[in-house]
Amino acid sequence: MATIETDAGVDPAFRKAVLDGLRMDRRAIGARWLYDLKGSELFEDITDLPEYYPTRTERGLLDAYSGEAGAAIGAGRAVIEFGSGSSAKTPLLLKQIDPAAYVPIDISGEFLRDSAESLSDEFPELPVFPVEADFSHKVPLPEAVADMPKLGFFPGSTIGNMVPPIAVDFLRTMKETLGIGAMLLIGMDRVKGEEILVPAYDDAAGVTAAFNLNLLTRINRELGGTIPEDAFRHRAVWNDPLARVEMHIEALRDVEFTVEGERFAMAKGETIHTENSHKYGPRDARILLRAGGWTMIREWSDRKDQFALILAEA
Ligand code: AVJ
Repeated sequence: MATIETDAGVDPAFRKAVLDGLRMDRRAIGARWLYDLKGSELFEDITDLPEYYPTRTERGLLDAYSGEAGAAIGAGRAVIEFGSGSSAKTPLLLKQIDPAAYVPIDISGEFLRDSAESLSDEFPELPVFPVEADFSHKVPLPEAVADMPKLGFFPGSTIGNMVPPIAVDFLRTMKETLGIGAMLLIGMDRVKGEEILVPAYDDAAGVTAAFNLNLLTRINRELGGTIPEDAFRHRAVWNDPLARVEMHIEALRDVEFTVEGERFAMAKGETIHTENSHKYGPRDARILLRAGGWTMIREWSDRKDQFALILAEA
């Protein structure tokens, strides 16, 4: 379960991620912990921001090219979506490929049920098998789709959250999960200028800041933390050597607090690193896929080449 809020139900993996992360020299807590219910809602708000180009650009690509993609993919596949969220982009694809089944996988059961329902309304004939799971590990697929050829769908440039070795492991795991003859349709965000990248992760309305700082609220609530939230601010920085945007939570003054009774002190300017969003140029994307066992077949990108939708085969 993604959001258990009672004391008895503290997610031990969350507790470990937070305590281990706060004890490190360079403090860091994995990006998946940003997505409690509130965080998932704030992320949906981010996707509507003027500065946040990825969602609208990818949707534009699906609008314009899912016909072409559908022709290359062919009918009768089970579509397996990793981290389906609200499944907002899925109908654009499903309309074009006459799928045999749809399997949305998401860590948030609540989102999963809502989106599975609205999809069933739109595609009443389509068998939908929602799976509530953390897709970063191998996910056993429902028996009903075992014998169908698969199309993995991984939009949103979520792969950008992973450092490259983890991304490669994940691509391999997806290949195993999807089986022989599998195809993959994946969204990746391109490398581009800082003047576009940084505002996309530090918007004028402060929605991304709220999304990031919500992690402190979650720690205080779920782990009995005493973190003074007003002593921190959101930071987004482009790390050029590592080709990624990083989100950090920065202490505005020297600050002390406890989490689960353990004391922590942070000096002014120190940060907790909360997210990476890796960007890939055209060659970068292909080599990443190759390293993970996939070969690019086709690629679509927008006029400004800000974002790419890539079709690959196992
Ligand atoms: C959901 C990982 C694709 O990295 O762009 C957006 C998350 N974080 N704004 C991204 C995010 C801050 C997003 N992904």
